[in-house]
Amino acid sequence: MRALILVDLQNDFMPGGALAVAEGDVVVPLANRLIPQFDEVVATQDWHPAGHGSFASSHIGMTPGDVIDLDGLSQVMWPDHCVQGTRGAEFVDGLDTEGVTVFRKGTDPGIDSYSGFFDNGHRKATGLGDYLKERGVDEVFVLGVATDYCVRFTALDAAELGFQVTLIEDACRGVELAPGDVEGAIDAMRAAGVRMTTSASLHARA
Ligand code: VGL
Ligand code: ZN
Repeated sequence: MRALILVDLQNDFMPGGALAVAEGDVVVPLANRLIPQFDEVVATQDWHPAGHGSFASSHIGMTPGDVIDLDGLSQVMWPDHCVQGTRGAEFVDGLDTEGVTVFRKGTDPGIDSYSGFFDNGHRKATGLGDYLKERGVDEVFVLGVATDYCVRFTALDAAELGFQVTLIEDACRGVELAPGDVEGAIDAMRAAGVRMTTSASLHARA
């Protein structure tokens, strides 16, 4: 049984948003065309409390892009984004979220959560892994933003949990803080056994 995982298709990650991902908006129509092809569709939602520890503004003298130690973990400093209840945290207008089950992450102020399955320290699960296993899912397809952060760690955790994982590569866009980050993320996913496909070949197959 296959599931589709939509990663962080939220306003703040779209062009003009607080943590804009270049061309993040091109993913939305691709997602809408793929959603009806899956019996099970889940979406992750970055959902931070105000003053979250990943925000540069929460630390004296920090600027987005800086890296600090946050409770023992290396943490990139981000602009304030996806604050609970704000417009930036909402799913993008036009994304067909009907029937989609949502898993929120990044809710603990002291630890970030790039993956839709666990926080960055693997301390707490979001419930997504159990949810998929209870439904008999053994194969997941991943798309969304950002390739080099939340998509990457969601795909890696899925592989580690034993799911067969395929990245829909053209339906992902990255932050690319440093040049080559997206390519590095793709390489890391491949090395973990993640397969690569395109939305076009999935349409053709349906
Ligand atoms: C993300 C940085 C901070 C993402 C979320 O969705 O990839 N990146 N929070
Ligand atoms: Zn975040």
